Amino acid sequence: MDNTDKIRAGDVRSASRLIRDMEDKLPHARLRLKQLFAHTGQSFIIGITGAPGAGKSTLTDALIGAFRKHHKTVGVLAVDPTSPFSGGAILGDRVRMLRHAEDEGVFIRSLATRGALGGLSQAAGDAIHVMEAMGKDVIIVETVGIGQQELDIIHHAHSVIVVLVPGMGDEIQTMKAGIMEIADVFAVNKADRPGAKQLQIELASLLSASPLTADAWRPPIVSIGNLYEPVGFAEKTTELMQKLSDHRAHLVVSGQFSERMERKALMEISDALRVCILEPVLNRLVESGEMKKIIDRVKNRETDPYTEAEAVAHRFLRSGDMS
Ligand SMILES: Nc1nc2c(ncn2[C@@H]2O[C@H](COP(=O)(O)OP(=O)(O)OP(=O)(O)O)[C@@H](O)[C@H]2O)c(=O)[nH]1
Ligand SMILES: [Mg+2]
Repeated sequence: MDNTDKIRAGDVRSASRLIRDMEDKLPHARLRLKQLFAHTGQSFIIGITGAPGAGKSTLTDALIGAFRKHHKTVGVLAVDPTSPFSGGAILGDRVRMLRHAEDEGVFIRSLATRGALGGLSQAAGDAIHVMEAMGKDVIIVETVGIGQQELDIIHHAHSVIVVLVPGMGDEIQTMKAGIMEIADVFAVNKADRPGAKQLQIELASLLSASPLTADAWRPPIVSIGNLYEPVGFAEKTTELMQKLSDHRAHLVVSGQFSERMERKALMEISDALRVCILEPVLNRLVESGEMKKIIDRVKNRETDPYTEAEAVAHRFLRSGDMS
């Protein structure tokens, strides 16, 4: 059995090694991904996002349990764009989900910002592909909902849960600025805190105010209750799982599933182009010392970034030499 077969058979060690090699940008990793791609596209990918500390990992852990009860295999990718290291906050996630560590049907990995240059979305996409090739029925991608990078990552998902907690003041205001649009299901978390009911009411009124066509998906709000009342929490998590599956069915029936898959393919192609066009050009300019000269010229206003970029693009595209 070669490594591709092993990954397809769900072998955890081979999959982990490949994800690590991808992070280290080892050349053979890309080759392996090419081989695996044909075996992706069957998993249901769920994004979970929200403010730092909103309870995303806790909820992910509960969702793993709910899906496992339904005999679904689960992959989890925790992306932490704010941490420069693997580990850190993510270590907390691992610990939180430790009860699933022994379960062969669950595969949990984390990614940090290593590699920068907008590569995080691609790194996440690649890790998701590995989990898809492993045959996971469901893949949950957790990321903090703050900036553009995180929103890009969430576009790898078919359905997106936005987790909200009471007592965050302008949370709803912030949401209007972007997160609102990406939510397919809202989860109101930490209901043991004051303001949970209020948050739910405000959210519901905000949603009903937004104009939607009759057959459009109206994101449901699930009040998750709270962690410290385990029975209710588990029931609500099951409800959340049900809403996700309703959403998926809606996507398929309405034809939006295919649209989302197109958007995902476009994003994957753009990410890949960035890696094989932009990165080598930038590296080349830096290594040859030319970047430093361009920076100085732009800084001194002898030229402008647009003209410089055009000149570089012209030169590289004409030569066709990106390696
Ligand atoms: N009071 C209360 N605390 C909760 C609840 N659910 C989770 N927490 C706590 O909130 C803290 C953060 O939970 P996490 O699940 O790590 O939140 P997160 O959104 O994954 O956090 P980051 O990944 O660091 O952004 C932990 O200390 C949890 O124990 C809840 O229902 N009520
Ligand atoms: Mg977390």
